[in-house]
Amino acid sequence: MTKRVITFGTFDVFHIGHVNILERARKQGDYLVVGVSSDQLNFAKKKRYSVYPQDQRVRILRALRFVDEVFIEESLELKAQYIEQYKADVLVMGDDWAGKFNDMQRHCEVIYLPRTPSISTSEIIEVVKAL
Ligand code: C2G
Repeated sequence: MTKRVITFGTFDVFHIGHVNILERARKQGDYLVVGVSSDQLNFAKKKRYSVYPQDQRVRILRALRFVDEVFIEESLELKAQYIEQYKADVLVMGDDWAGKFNDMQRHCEVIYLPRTPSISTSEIIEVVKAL
């Protein structure tokens, strides 16, 4: 039977840390679904707008060979619903979210993978600003 994996994120200013988490998420099963934060949800989480608008972030993710399906995540409160809707067997998140989604163990397996050190969208924005 196909093992379906789901993960969530903003994936703004796409970088190698994003590649690493998505490749490893895909290896947890056979099919990877990615929930991409809407522009509005990202603003609510981070108090700044993403550099790339949601439609572009969706298109970048859809272009990756290790991503099978992409949808817009409108609210953090809808995780259980998305897990059911996309029939996920496993939820994968980076370990900056460790423990935060343990409630979802009622719906599927939950795995936190180590983040890639020394890279983030916020740091890239700072580096570019300083050029
Ligand atoms: N990530 C990583 N290594 C980095 C940077 C990010 O492994 N150096 C991972 C994060 O842990 C996350 C994914 O990449 O699993 C996406 O990161 P963000 O775009 O920062 O996602 P975030 O805004 O944390 O959204 O519902 C949960 C949220 O929507 C997660």
